[in-house]
Amino acid sequence: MLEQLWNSILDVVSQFVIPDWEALIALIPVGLLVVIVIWLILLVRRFATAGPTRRGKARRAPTAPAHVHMPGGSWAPIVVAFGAFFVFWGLVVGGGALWIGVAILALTLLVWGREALRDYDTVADRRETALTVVHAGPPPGVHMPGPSFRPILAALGVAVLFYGLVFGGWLLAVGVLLTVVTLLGWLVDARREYVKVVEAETTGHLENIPEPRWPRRLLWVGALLVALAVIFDMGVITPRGGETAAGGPGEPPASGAPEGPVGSGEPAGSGEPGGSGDAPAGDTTVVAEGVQFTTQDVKAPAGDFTIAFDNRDVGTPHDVDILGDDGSKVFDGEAFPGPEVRVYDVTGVEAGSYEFVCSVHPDMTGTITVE
Ligand SMILES: [Cu+2]
Repeated sequence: MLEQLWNSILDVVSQFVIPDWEALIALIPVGLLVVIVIWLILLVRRFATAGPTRRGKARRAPTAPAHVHMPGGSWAPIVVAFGAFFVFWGLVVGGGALWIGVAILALTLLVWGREALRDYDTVADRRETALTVVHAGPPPGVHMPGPSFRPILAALGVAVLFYGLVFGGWLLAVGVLLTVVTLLGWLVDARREYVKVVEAETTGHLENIPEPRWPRRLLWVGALLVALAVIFDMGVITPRGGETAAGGPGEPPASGAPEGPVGSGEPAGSGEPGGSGDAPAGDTTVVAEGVQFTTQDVKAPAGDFTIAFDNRDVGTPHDVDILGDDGSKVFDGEAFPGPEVRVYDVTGVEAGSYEFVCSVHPDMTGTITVE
């Protein structure tokens, strides 16, 4: 009885002393979310309860100078942002979010259009009385920042970035580069404008920064980079996909070599990794289970061959990297979580004995003999 009690106490204690790391790690995002939500609530509370921070001049509602028309405030841009968020969310995750987003966008754009029409009607009614003064530039007392090509460049960069997010590869890198370059340029412009504002404090005259010229060189370089990225991505993707499709079934004669995986009684390289009938086959099979390679000694034909990598660890990513004598990667396999079997295409490996490792768990090692 006492021993039973003691054992149950030990069980409870072991939960804390020897925690289930996998479950704990899975909880980290939830913990982060909780922290962020608490922080947001505290922030909102602080703003809601904050008194007037400055004494003296109070903030005035913005009023347009005489003869300048200012449209009233509108919630539409903010609601449109929410709609766009749902649309993108739906595009990525799928499901109802897409349609909710589309509905929000459509409704908001209708409301926005109505607001614009009402605004136009107000202006049209007063055309004879209010808008009789026509200025060449902005009215006196109104500062208008000069024209800028940055928004267009930013739109182009973000467009490339989104295509990159969808299609991946070099296009993504080019998109990030274009967006960053544009934003940096924008910052430079903003800084120059700020300098002019500071100068205006003394001169009493606010000048615009010099009008920018159309950035032909930047556009040419950007277009060239995008073209190169597309060509590069296509060139890399097409041959690899073709080899996997054609090479798999075409190679079975070469996979007849008997391979005795050490520490595992299962046949490897015979076209039925793990016993699952329709799993993809390779010239040789590497199995990962329990965060170790259960096939630690495998053989493969020299030159080009395929490795069917059978990752049986649910939710744990592994890969197979073949290392040269100097520790450099002769082949770099892509990591993926199990349970899944993927076929790696290995090219141009000379005969010899190599170490292979999992780049996620460097303790996972094995030997591959290429002959
Ligand atoms: Cu691993």
